[in-house]
Amino acid sequence: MRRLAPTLALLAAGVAMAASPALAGAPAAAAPMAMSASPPPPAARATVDLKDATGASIGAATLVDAPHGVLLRVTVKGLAPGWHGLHFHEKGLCTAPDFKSAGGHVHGAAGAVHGLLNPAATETGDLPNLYVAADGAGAAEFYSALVSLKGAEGRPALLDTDGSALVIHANPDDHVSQPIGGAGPRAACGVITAGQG
Ligand SMILES: [Cu+2]
Repeated sequence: MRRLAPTLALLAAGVAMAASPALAGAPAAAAPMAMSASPPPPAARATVDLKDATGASIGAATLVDAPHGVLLRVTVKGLAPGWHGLHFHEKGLCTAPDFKSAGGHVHGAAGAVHGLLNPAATETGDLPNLYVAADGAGAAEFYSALVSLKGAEGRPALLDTDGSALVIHANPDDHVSQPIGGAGPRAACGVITAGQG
Protein backbone atom coordinates (compact mmCIF):
# COMPACT_ATOMS: atom_id res chain seq x y z
CA MET A 1 0.00 0.00 0.00
CA ARG A 2 2.79 2.41 0.82
CA ARG A 3 4.55 1.52 -2.40
CA LEU A 4 1.38 1.81 -4.46
CA ALA A 5 0.26 5.21 -3.18
CA PRO A 6 2.86 7.32 -5.07
CA THR A 7 2.06 5.42 -8.27
CA LEU A 8 -1.65 6.13 -7.85
CA ALA A 9 -0.94 9.79 -7.15
CA LEU A 10 1.14 10.03 -10.31
CA LEU A 11 -1.57 8.30 -12.33
CA ALA A 12 -4.21 10.67 -10.96
CA ALA A 13 -2.02 13.65 -11.75
CA GLY A 14 -1.50 12.35 -15.26
CA VAL A 15 -5.24 11.95 -15.81
CA ALA A 16 -5.90 15.46 -14.53
CA MET A 17 -3.29 16.92 -16.86
CA ALA A 18 -4.66 15.06 -19.86
CA ALA A 19 -8.25 16.08 -19.14
CA SER A 20 -7.55 19.74 -18.50
CA PRO A 21 -4.32 21.50 -19.41
CA ALA A 22 -5.25 24.24 -16.94
CA LEU A 23 -4.61 21.77 -14.08
CA ALA A 24 -1.17 20.83 -15.31
CA GLY A 25 0.43 23.27 -12.94
CA ALA A 26 -1.35 21.84 -9.89
CA PRO A 27 -0.72 18.09 -9.78
CA ALA A 28 -0.68 18.17 -5.99
CA ALA A 29 -4.43 18.82 -6.00
CA ALA A 30 -4.99 15.41 -7.55
CA ALA A 31 -3.08 13.50 -4.88
CA PRO A 32 -5.83 13.63 -2.20
CA MET A 33 -8.25 12.06 -4.70
CA ALA A 34 -5.98 9.05 -5.02
CA MET A 35 -5.62 8.74 -1.24
CA SER A 36 -9.38 8.93 -0.64
CA ALA A 37 -9.86 5.75 -2.65
CA SER A 38 -8.42 3.69 0.24
CA PRO A 39 -8.77 5.48 3.59
CA PRO A 40 -6.62 4.14 6.43
CA PRO A 41 -8.40 1.94 9.00
CA PRO A 42 -9.78 3.87 12.00
CA ALA A 43 -7.21 4.39 14.74
CA ALA A 44 -7.57 2.37 17.94
CA ARG A 45 -8.87 4.46 20.82
CA ALA A 46 -9.21 4.17 24.58
CA THR A 47 -10.68 6.17 27.43
CA VAL A 48 -9.90 6.66 31.11
CA ASP A 49 -12.16 7.66 34.01
CA LEU A 50 -9.81 9.19 36.58
CA LYS A 51 -10.77 8.69 40.22
CA ASP A 52 -9.30 10.09 43.41
CA ALA A 53 -8.60 8.27 46.67
CA THR A 54 -12.27 8.54 47.71
CA GLY A 55 -13.43 6.94 44.47
CA ALA A 56 -14.86 10.20 43.11
CA SER A 57 -14.38 10.94 39.42
CA ILE A 58 -11.99 13.90 39.05
CA GLY A 59 -11.37 13.81 35.33
CA ALA A 60 -10.99 11.84 32.15
CA ALA A 61 -8.51 11.00 29.45
CA THR A 62 -8.65 9.81 25.86
CA LEU A 63 -5.96 7.92 23.98
CA VAL A 64 -5.59 7.57 20.23
CA ASP A 65 -3.12 5.25 18.53
CA ALA A 66 -0.99 7.46 16.25
CA PRO A 67 1.23 6.11 13.44
CA HIS A 68 4.31 6.07 15.68
CA GLY A 69 3.02 6.63 19.20
CA VAL A 70 0.01 7.42 21.34
CA LEU A 71 -1.73 10.79 21.68
CA LEU A 72 -3.12 11.35 25.18
CA ARG A 73 -5.54 14.11 26.24
CA VAL A 74 -6.16 14.63 29.95
CA THR A 75 -8.67 16.89 31.71
CA VAL A 76 -8.98 17.09 35.50
CA LYS A 77 -10.81 19.11 38.15
CA GLY A 78 -10.34 19.34 41.89
CA LEU A 79 -6.66 18.42 42.07
CA ALA A 80 -4.08 20.34 44.10
CA PRO A 81 -2.61 23.23 42.07
CA GLY A 82 0.86 22.77 40.58
CA TRP A 83 2.79 20.15 38.63
CA HIS A 84 1.87 16.48 38.94
CA GLY A 85 3.76 13.40 37.80
CA LEU A 86 1.81 11.43 35.18
CA HIS A 87 2.57 7.89 34.12
CA PHE A 88 1.22 4.80 32.43
CA HIS A 89 1.21 2.07 35.09
CA GLU A 90 1.49 -1.60 34.23
CA LYS A 91 -1.82 -3.01 35.50
CA GLY A 92 -5.37 -2.00 34.68
CA LEU A 93 -6.47 -2.02 38.30
CA CYS A 94 -7.15 1.11 40.38
CA THR A 95 -8.02 0.18 43.95
CA ALA A 96 -8.47 3.22 46.21
CA PRO A 97 -7.11 4.77 48.28
CA ASP A 98 -3.43 4.23 47.39
CA PHE A 99 -3.80 2.72 43.89
CA LYS A 100 -0.79 0.45 44.47
CA SER A 101 -2.83 -2.17 42.60
CA ALA A 102 -1.79 -0.45 39.36
CA GLY A 103 1.77 -1.73 39.83
CA GLY A 104 4.89 0.06 38.61
CA HIS A 105 5.42 2.02 35.44
CA VAL A 106 5.03 0.33 32.06
CA HIS A 107 8.44 -0.88 30.92
CA GLY A 108 9.72 -2.94 28.05
CA ALA A 109 12.73 -4.55 29.72
CA ALA A 110 13.31 -6.37 33.00
CA GLY A 111 14.39 -3.99 35.74
CA ALA A 112 12.52 -0.73 35.34
CA VAL A 113 14.71 2.36 35.29
CA HIS A 114 12.80 5.64 35.50
CA GLY A 115 13.10 9.05 33.94
CA LEU A 116 12.52 10.83 30.65
CA LEU A 117 15.79 12.70 31.28
CA ASN A 118 17.67 9.58 32.41
CA PRO A 119 19.95 8.12 29.70
CA ALA A 120 19.68 4.66 31.34
CA ALA A 121 15.87 4.66 31.50
CA THR A 122 13.93 1.58 30.38
CA GLU A 123 10.46 2.72 31.39
CA THR A 124 8.05 3.31 28.54
CA GLY A 125 5.25 4.51 30.81
CA ASP A 126 7.01 7.76 31.66
CA LEU A 127 5.27 11.00 30.63
CA PRO A 128 5.74 14.76 31.10
CA ASN A 129 4.13 16.41 34.12
CA LEU A 130 0.53 17.66 34.14
CA TYR A 131 -0.02 21.25 35.31
CA VAL A 132 -3.06 22.02 37.45
CA ALA A 133 -4.08 25.68 37.79
CA ALA A 134 -5.00 27.53 40.99
CA ASP A 135 -8.66 26.58 40.56
CA GLY A 136 -7.78 22.87 40.56
CA ALA A 137 -8.39 22.38 36.84
CA GLY A 138 -5.89 21.04 34.34
CA ALA A 139 -5.98 20.08 30.68
CA ALA A 140 -3.21 19.01 28.35
CA GLU A 141 -2.28 16.78 25.45
CA PHE A 142 0.75 14.52 25.55
CA TYR A 143 2.40 12.40 22.90
CA SER A 144 4.38 9.28 23.75
CA ALA A 145 6.42 7.46 21.13
CA LEU A 146 7.34 4.82 23.74
CA VAL A 147 4.07 2.85 23.86
CA SER A 148 1.16 1.73 21.70
CA LEU A 149 -2.41 0.73 22.39
CA LYS A 150 -2.09 -2.73 20.83
CA GLY A 151 1.61 -3.42 20.25
CA ALA A 152 2.29 -1.58 16.99
CA GLU A 153 5.95 -1.44 15.91
CA GLY A 154 6.93 -3.59 18.89
CA ARG A 155 6.14 -0.80 21.39
CA PRO A 156 4.62 -2.11 24.66
CA ALA A 157 0.82 -2.37 24.43
CA LEU A 158 -1.26 -0.48 27.00
CA LEU A 159 -4.22 -2.73 26.16
CA ASP A 160 -2.34 -5.95 27.00
CA THR A 161 -3.79 -8.91 28.90
CA ASP A 162 -3.58 -7.31 32.36
CA GLY A 163 -4.34 -3.83 31.05
CA SER A 164 -2.76 -0.55 32.11
CA ALA A 165 -3.70 2.49 34.16
CA LEU A 166 -3.09 6.22 33.97
CA VAL A 167 -1.88 7.53 37.32
CA ILE A 168 -1.55 11.15 38.48
CA HIS A 169 0.85 11.61 41.38
CA ALA A 170 0.65 14.19 44.18
CA ASN A 171 3.99 15.82 43.33
CA PRO A 172 5.98 16.62 40.18
CA ASP A 173 8.28 14.08 38.53
CA ASP A 174 11.90 15.28 38.26
CA HIS A 175 12.36 12.80 35.37
CA VAL A 176 15.66 11.53 36.76
CA SER A 177 15.59 10.13 40.31
CA GLN A 178 14.51 6.58 41.21
CA PRO A 179 12.09 4.98 41.36
CA ILE A 180 9.44 7.55 40.33
CA GLY A 181 11.19 10.90 40.09
CA GLY A 182 10.04 11.97 43.55
CA ALA A 183 6.44 12.17 42.38
CA GLY A 184 5.08 10.94 45.71
CA PRO A 185 1.74 9.26 46.43
CA ARG A 186 -0.78 8.36 43.74
CA ALA A 187 -3.48 11.06 43.78
CA ALA A 188 -5.68 9.70 41.00
CA CYS A 189 -5.93 6.57 38.89
CA GLY A 190 -7.98 5.38 35.95
CA VAL A 191 -8.07 2.13 33.99
CA ILE A 192 -7.24 2.49 30.28
CA THR A 193 -10.32 1.03 28.57
CA ALA A 194 -10.56 0.18 24.88
CA GLY A 195 -13.16 2.05 22.84
CA GLN A 196 -14.52 5.55 22.30
CA GLY A 197 -16.11 5.81 25.76
CU1 LIG B 1 3.59 6.70 38.44
